[in-house]
Amino acid sequence: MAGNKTFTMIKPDAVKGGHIGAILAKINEGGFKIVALKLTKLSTEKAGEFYAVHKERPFYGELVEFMSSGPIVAAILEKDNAVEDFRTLIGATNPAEAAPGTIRALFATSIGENAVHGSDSDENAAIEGSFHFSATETF
Ligand code: 3AN
Repeated sequence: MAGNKTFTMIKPDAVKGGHIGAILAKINEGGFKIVALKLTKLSTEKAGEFYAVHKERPFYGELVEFMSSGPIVAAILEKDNAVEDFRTLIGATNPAEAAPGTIRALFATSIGENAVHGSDSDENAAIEGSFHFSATETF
């Protein structure tokens, strides 16, 4: 059975662009409940750790540099079928291929600076959520 939690980050490009409020509104309109939320900044070390699964990919260095370049918003979201439904709401990794109306179609500028992160499995949602939030910060 699909889990009911996912993890997201509003990435530095979208925070810099002033889109925090608009993206949180899309998240709420999409039927997701925010159960943890913070504005924070990743060190290069923390960003490297978060994206360790992509270590061998050619864009890893660029991704770590970008994700630690400015503040991000981290959040845990709750909804039935959360992981899959949230990936539908954000759209394809490459904003040029993202369906109209999706968060990436609206706010992302490129495949690297693509406005939001969404967990790709229930297992990763749990790992990523606890990477950013303690039990007392999750409701
Ligand atoms: P998604 O975020 O849609 O799950 P992944 O897991 O393939 O996509 O990639 C993780 C992150 O790595 C993306 N959100 C994006 O910021 C970055 N990324 C993916 N592909 C590229 C690429 N070809 N060039 C630069 N950055 C990329």
